Amino acid sequence: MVNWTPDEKHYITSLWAKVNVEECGGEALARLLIVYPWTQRFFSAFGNLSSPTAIMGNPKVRAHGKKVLTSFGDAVKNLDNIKATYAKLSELHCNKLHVDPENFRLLGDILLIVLATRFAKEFTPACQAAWQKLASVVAHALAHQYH
Ligand code: HEG
Repeated sequence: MVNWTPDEKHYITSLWAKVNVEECGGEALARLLIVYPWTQRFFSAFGNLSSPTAIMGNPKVRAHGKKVLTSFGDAVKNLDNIKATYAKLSELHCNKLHVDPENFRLLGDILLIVLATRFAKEFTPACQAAWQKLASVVAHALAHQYH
């Protein structure tokens, strides 16, 4: 089990309270698709992904980014139980969606960039470290059911 210090919990929950899941989630997923274009293969049903502008303005990308970041919020609310929280979702991404777990790490890194940019004042080194740990724990939990 992962141990969180009271400070880490504070940095995670206080920043999360300011996060708009649609804006930040939409931006993070769009940037994933732009920076790592091979990730587009999972979203062939999302319509026009032909340029950065198209991806940034694609409502399906935004809606799915919101869904993903909302789900990321389940980790924030269950910090002491992240593995169990994502057991079902890990199975889905593995057995049904066949998403390479490396992509969870890539999305986590991009999410940190989005948060650091939008919340520059709050994003101190201690806050950064707490969020980096969270992104890593989430990626690990989502990869847990892979075999
Ligand atoms: Mg995944 C569906 C969460 C990363 C590709 N993702 C979903 C769903 C959730 C979710 C909650 C909906 C599940 C359902 O319908 O029951 N995803 C989630 C999290 C993270 C993540 C929390 C990482 C933090 N997902 C991720 C990555 C990719 C991916 C990196 C691919 C690069 N997810 C993916 C696809 C679907 C979902 C292809 C199905 C989309 C659809 O067709 O509706």
